[in-house]
Amino acid sequence: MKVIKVAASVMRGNEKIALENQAVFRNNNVFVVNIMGSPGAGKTTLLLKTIEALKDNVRIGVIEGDIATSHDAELIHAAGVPVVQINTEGACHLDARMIQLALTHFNLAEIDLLFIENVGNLVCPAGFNLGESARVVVSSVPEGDDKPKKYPGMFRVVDAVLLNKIDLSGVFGFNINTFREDVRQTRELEIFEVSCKTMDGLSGWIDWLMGKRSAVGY
Ligand SMILES: Nc1nc2c(ncn2[C@@H]2O[C@H](COP(=O)(O)OP(=O)(O)OP(=O)(O)O)[C@@H](O)[C@H]2O)c(=O)[nH]1
Ligand SMILES: [Mg+2]
Repeated sequence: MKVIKVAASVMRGNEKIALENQAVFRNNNVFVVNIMGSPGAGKTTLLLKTIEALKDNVRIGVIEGDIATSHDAELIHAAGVPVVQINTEGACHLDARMIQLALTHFNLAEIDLLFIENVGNLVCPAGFNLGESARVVVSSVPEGDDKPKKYPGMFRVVDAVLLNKIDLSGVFGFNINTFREDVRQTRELEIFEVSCKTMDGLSGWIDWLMGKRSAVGY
């Protein structure tokens, strides 16, 4: 497990490096998923459950993005997959250059599926292309059902929404219909209602993920 510390670069130039990353991923047949969402939404927990479900059949790698610490990377490392932790030194998102640097620590020939856990933030990560194949947002019940309405930028750039912690719907009085309607106002998106605690709904997410990967021919 490696930890690299790298400050954010200017946005200009990001798109160029994102295209370079995309070419590297294509050349190595690596399907890359950028997982975004608020702090604590359950991104790492979802990753751990997804790794558990897939790791016997798919070679997985993970890039962890956090402002500080290697806490999430240690959890992923313990799950037995290669992981690189990026510490952004204060920046609220990952950018394409950070991913390019992290890639030098992987043997991409030995990875089929690379997950990038972005910095916990519902705004900034949406603005930075990393060269990924798919983007998802993990939203969670305790955050409230108004998040798609209040943070439309994130819901505009993703390919699917995972609504996590549905085991807590009753406690928080979460209105799933309101949430679904507001997502739909932004874009017609697949929404998976999941609980990483009870495992409800996770098979739908995993089927969707594998379907997307097959669709690009990997
Ligand atoms: N009840 C419940 N708790 C969950 C669920 N998924 C995750 N959690 C808990 O939510 C907390 C935050 O989960 P993480 O996976 O660390 O969240 P994260 O999005 O990776 O957080 P950051 O990396 O800090 O942005 C942990 O205490 C998890 O155990 C769920 O489906 N239900
Ligand atoms: Mg995390």
